[in-house]
This record gives sequence, C-alpha cells and structure tokens, in this order.
Amino acid sequence: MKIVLATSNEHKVQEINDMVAGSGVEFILPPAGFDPVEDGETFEENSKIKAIEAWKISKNWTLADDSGLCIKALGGKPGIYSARYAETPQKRIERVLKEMQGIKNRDAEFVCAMTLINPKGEVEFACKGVCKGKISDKPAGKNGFGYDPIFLVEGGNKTMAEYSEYEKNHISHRFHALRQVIEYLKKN
Ligand code: ITT
Repeated sequence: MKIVLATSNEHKVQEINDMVAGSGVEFILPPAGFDPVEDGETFEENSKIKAIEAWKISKNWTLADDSGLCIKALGGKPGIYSARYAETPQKRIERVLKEMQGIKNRDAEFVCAMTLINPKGEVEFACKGVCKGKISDKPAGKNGFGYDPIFLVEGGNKTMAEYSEYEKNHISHRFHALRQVIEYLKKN
C-alpha cells in the first residue's frame, strides 16, 4: 500500500519509511505543486491542513506529520514555529541556546501530530506522539535533523543526534505517532 506523505522534508520520508520497512506500507512524496499554508494554531490543525492539501493533488491515501520542539521555560516555543524560528537549522539551534542561557529548567518535548486522510478526502485517523527530554548546553551529534543536536533524550545522556538512526526510529515522537497509525491501518 502506497501512502502520500504530505511533506517537503525528505528526511521525514526517509525516517518514516525506515520505521515501516517490511510492513507492506510505503510512503511517497506528494506530486509537484504541494505548497500548503501552515496557518493553524496547533500541530493538529497544521497536520490536517497539510494532509488535505496533499490529498487535493493526489486523491490518494495521505498522511501528514506536523512536528516540532516545545520548551517548557519558553512557554512551549518554538512549538508550531519550529521550522521558521530562524533562517537555517544552525541558526534555529543558536537562537534556542541563546534564549535558554542561564535557565535551569531545561525540560522540553518533541511533538508529532499525524492526520490520515482516505481517498474520499475524509479524516480517517488522527493521533499524537511525544518524546520527552531536555535542552543541552551545546550541540552534539551528527545524525537526524533539525533540533536533534540539542535535545537530550529522557533516560539517557545523549542528544538525539548522537543516537543512531535505527535507535531514533524506536524512541522518537514520530515513531510514537506512526505506531498508532500503523495499528489503526492493520485493524481496519
Ligand atoms: P513539512 O512541513 O514539509 O513536513 P518541516 O520540516 O517544515 O517539513 P514541520 O512543519 O513539521 O516540518 O516542522 C518541523 C520542524 O520541527 C522541523 O523543521 C525541525 O526543525 C523540527 N523537528 C521536527 N521533527 C524533528 C526531529 O525528529 N528532530 C529534530 N527536529 C525536528
């Protein structure tokens, strides 16, 4: 079964396909022209916007992932603005570390909201996955993408970027959300 993944982030497609390897499900990028306006106020709303926009051009099963980093001491920021917090991934990391300078409470979580749309264009299933951790003092690690180098995963003393791709794919917010989607698809 092929499912369109409503994203332009190829790293997400790779991570998600690695997670479902061997399950008979394959995620593919949307056709050209996918350019959603992510103007929702929550991860859930943006995930639905992306899924519907991709469905409009593919008319096929579509899954959207809207994700981001929420930092407690910053009132949940960067949150839904994670991808737009500064111009480049490096600058986004620098901004977060600057805003967290001198702050003791470094609790944070990665959040991923997923929306599955059926070929009729209806929301078939929606869910959320979370991965808890803390913001480190400095970046470490080369794997993954985005804020992975400054996210210390709960229960370990490594950043997400220091975990192997295989390990990340068993602990991440995306994994926790995708597991629910796959369970739903298997039952139905
Ligand atoms: P699409 O909207 O096209 O899917 P995107 O990368 O802009 O791609 P989001 O709007 O969901 O995706 O924004 C997510 C941002 O949050 C992303 O750019 C990263 O900065 C961050 N993020 C999400 N998942 C992450 C992960 O697993 N590791 C590190 N950072 C992540």
